[in-house]
Amino acid sequence: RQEKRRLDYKKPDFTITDIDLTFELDLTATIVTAVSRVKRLTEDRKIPLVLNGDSLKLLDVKLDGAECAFRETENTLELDSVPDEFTLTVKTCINPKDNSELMGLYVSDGKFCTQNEPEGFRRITFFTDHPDVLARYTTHIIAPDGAYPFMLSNGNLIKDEVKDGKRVVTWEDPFPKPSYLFALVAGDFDELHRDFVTCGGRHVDVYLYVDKGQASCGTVAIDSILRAMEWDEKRFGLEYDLNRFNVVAVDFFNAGAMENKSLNIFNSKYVLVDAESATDTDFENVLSVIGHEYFHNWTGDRVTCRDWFQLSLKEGLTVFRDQEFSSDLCCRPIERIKAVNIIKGPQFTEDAGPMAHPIRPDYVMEMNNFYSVTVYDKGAEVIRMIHTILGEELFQKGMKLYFKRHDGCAVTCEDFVSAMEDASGIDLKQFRNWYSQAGTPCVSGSLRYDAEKKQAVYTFNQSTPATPGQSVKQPFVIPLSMALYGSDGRKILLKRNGEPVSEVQILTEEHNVVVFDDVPERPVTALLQNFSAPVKVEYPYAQGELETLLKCADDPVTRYESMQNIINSYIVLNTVNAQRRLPFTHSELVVQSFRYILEESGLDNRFMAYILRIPPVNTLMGLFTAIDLDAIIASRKELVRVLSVELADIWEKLYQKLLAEFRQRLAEGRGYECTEEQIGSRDLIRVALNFHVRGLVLKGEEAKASAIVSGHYRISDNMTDTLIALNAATAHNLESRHEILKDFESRWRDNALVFDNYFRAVASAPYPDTLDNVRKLMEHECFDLTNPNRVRALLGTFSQLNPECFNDISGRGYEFLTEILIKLNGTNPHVAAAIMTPMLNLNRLDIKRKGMITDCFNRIMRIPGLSDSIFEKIDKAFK
Ligand code: HT7
Ligand code: ZN
Repeated sequence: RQEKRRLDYKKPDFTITDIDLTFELDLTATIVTAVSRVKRLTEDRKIPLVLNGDSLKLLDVKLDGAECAFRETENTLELDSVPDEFTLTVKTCINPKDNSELMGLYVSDGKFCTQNEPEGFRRITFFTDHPDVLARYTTHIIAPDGAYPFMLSNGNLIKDEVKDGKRVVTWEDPFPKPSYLFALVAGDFDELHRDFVTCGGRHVDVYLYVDKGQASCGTVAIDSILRAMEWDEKRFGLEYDLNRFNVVAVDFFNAGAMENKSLNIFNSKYVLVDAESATDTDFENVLSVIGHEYFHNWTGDRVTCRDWFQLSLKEGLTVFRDQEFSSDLCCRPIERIKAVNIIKGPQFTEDAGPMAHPIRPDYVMEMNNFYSVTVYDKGAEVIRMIHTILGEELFQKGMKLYFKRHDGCAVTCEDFVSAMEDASGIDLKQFRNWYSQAGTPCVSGSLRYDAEKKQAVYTFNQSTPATPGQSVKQPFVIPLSMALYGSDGRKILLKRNGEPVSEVQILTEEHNVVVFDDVPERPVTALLQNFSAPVKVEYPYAQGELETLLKCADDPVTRYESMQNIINSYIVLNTVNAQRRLPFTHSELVVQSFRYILEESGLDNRFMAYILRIPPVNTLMGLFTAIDLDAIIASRKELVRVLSVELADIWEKLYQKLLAEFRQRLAEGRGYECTEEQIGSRDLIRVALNFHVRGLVLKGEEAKASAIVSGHYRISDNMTDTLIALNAATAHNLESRHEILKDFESRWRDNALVFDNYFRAVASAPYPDTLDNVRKLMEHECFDLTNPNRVRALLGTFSQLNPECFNDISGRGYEFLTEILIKLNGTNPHVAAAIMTPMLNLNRLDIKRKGMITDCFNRIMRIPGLSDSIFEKIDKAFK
C-alpha cells in the first residue's frame, strides 16, 4: 500500500476538454459510453495516456472511431503512442444495484444517483479522474419510457424525447468542471419549484426533488436555497450563474450532501423537515447544509482544487461561509459557540491523535479519511483568522481578487492566501504555517502589573506538541483578541503610547510581550475573545477573575468560555482526586456560578442553556495527556450530582415555569415554531428537566422523576420536546422509558429518519445493558447495515457518544465494534472508518484498554481485503 505525497503533484500529461456521456440505465447492468476529446499537454510523445478505473467492466475502446491498442490493469486503462489530440470512446458496464460503497453510480431506494467526490467518477467510466482536469459535460440518459419520470444531470436541459419506447434526456453543462462534480439522478420524486430573480435580473428555476409523498417536508429546504442565494449576493457579491438549480434528496448517502454543479445531492436528513417530525437542530442543520452546498457553487465549483491535498481550499472556506450565513440569519453568538465546541471537542482530539494532519495534509493513503474536522472546521477557523486580521472589507477585496485570478481554474491553498495577501497588502508569509503544521498550539500567558507606570505587561509563550511526522514546530501567527476589565467589571480602553490600540494582538513569536498603558488597576483579562484562534490558552486566573468575566464580559463567547474554565478546573481537580482515591472536592465555584446564571444573570433562555452545558466526556478527555477514563467519568458524574442536588429547588422551579409557558402556548393554540425564542425555551427546559430528574433519582424519588418525564412526553407537540423526554427517560434509566420507547416506536417506525432518534436514545444510555440493547436493535426491522444513516445513528452513537459503555473495561464494546468494522469493510469501508475514531485514542488510554484495542486492531489487520480507509487509521495508530 502506498501513501500519496502532496509534493509529488505533477501537472497532468493529458487533459479532456469535452466529454459526451451516454447512460443506458439498468439496475444491474448500466452501459456507459464516454466520448472524450483528449489533448496532450506534454512535449513528450512517449508518455502514455493513463485513465483511472475502479470496478468497471470494459466493453470497448476506440480512438477516433477505430480499433486501437490498449492495456487494462487493475485500476487503469492505458494507451501508448496516442496522437496529440483525438477522440476516445470508452464503453463500460457497471452494476449500480450492487454498489454498496455508495461511490460512483448507485441505487438509493430504487433511484439512481451518484457520488463522485473524491474518486467516484472512475467507478462510472475510465477517466483522468483528478480535479485538475476540467471538461465540458454533455449527458444523455436513456431508460424505458415511464421508468424514471425524472432524469437529471448537470447544467441545462437540452432535449427530452421518446424514441422506440425509450426516453432520452440530454443535459449540457457550459461550465468546465472536474469529474468529481458530475452528477446523475433518475427516479420518481415529488417536485417543488421556486423562481428566484438574481441581483442581475436573471430568472433561476429552483427545483427540489424529494421522495414521493414528502413534498410538504421540503418547503423549508427550498426556501433555504433562496435565502442562501440572496445572502451570497448581499454579503459576497456572488450571483448564481445558470438558469436552473436542482437539489435532490436521497436516503442512502455516505455524507451530508454534495455540491455537484447545479445538481446538489443531499442526504434526506438535511432536507426533509416539518414541525411534527423534525427537531430544532434538524431545522437549523437544513439551513446550514443547504447554504454550505449552495455556497460551493463559487467556492468549489467555479474555483476548484488542483489536487485533493488542497481540499481545505474549498471546504474550510465554504464552512466559514456557511457559518457566517447562519450567524447573519440566526443568532451569531450561538453559532459561534457551536463552532467552538466542534473545535474544542472532536478537532482537538483529532489533532492530539495518530490521525493528526495539517489542514492541508502532506500524506494521504485514502482520501475519504481526510474529510475531517481538521480540514473542514479547523480550516474554517484558519479562514476566520484571515478575516480577523484583514477585517471584512479587505477580506472581501481578497475574495474578489481570488475570483478574478482563478475563476474556471483548479488551484491551491497557496493561491488563496496569495490573493488575500495581494489584495490587502498584509504579509501572510508566517501565517501559512497554519496550512502546513498540525497540532493544537498552546498559548500560556501571564501578567505583570506595574502600578507605578500603570502598565499591564503580558507575556505569552506559544508551543505546539509534536504530531506524527512533525516533531518540531515553527511559531504560528496567532490573533489573540483581548479585553481588560476593572474590578468593577468595566472595560478598560486598550492604549499604547497614548493611542488606542486594537483588541486583536497578533502573536508571532514563541515568546511575546504585550504591553498596555494607562491601566488604572491590575486588570481582569479576557483572552481569546470570540475564540479568535484555534488554540488552547493557559492563564493563571486569580480568584474571582473568571466570575468577573462570566458576569461582565461583553463578548458572549468569553462569558461562555469562563464558565467552561470554571467547570474544567473542578473536573481536573476531581479526576486527580478520583485517581488518588481521595474524596471529591466540593465544586463550590461551579455551584455559585450556576446559581448566578440561573437567578441573576438575566440571560436569554438559549444562551443560558448553552452556558450551563457541562462538556461531554469526549471533550473532557482533551484536558489530559494520559486519559484515566474511569476517573474522568466519575469526576463529571460528581459535578452533575452536586449541581442536581444543591440547586434542586431552582431546577424544579425553572422546569415548572417553562412547562407552564409551554402549556400556555398550547392553550393559546400557538403551534411549534422554529424561532430563537421557542428554541431557547426548549433548550433550557431540556437542561432544567435533566438536572431536576437527576436530583429526584438521587433522592430516591425515581417514580416521581419517571412520571414527570412521561408527562413531558405526553404533552409534547413537537419532536424536540418528544426527544427531550425520550432521551431523559433512557439517560436516567427511568421506568417510563419502556412505555415511551414503545409509543415512539409504534408512531414513528415508518419514518426512518425520525426512528434514528430511537436508535440514538438507546445507544447513548450509559448503562450496562446498553450493548445488549444495541445488538438487539440491529435485528430491528428499521435497522439496515447498508444505510449509513442507520449505522451512524445506532452504531456511531454507541462508539462515539457513549464513551462509558463503549470503553467498558470488559472490552465488550471494542469487540462489538470490531465485528461491525469487519462486516462493513466488505460493504462500505468509508462508513466503517468514520465510526472507528474513538478507538484511535488507544495510546492515551490505560494499559488494559490499550491492550484490548491493540488485539482488536491486530485482528482487523489480518482480514483479507482490508480497505485502505481502515488500514490507514490502524496503521497510524500503531506507529
Ligand atoms: N464536498 C462534499 C464531500 C462529500 C463526500 C466525501 C466523501 C464521501 C462522500 C461524500 N459526499 C460528499 C460535501 C461537502 O463538503 O459539501
Ligand atoms: Zn463542503
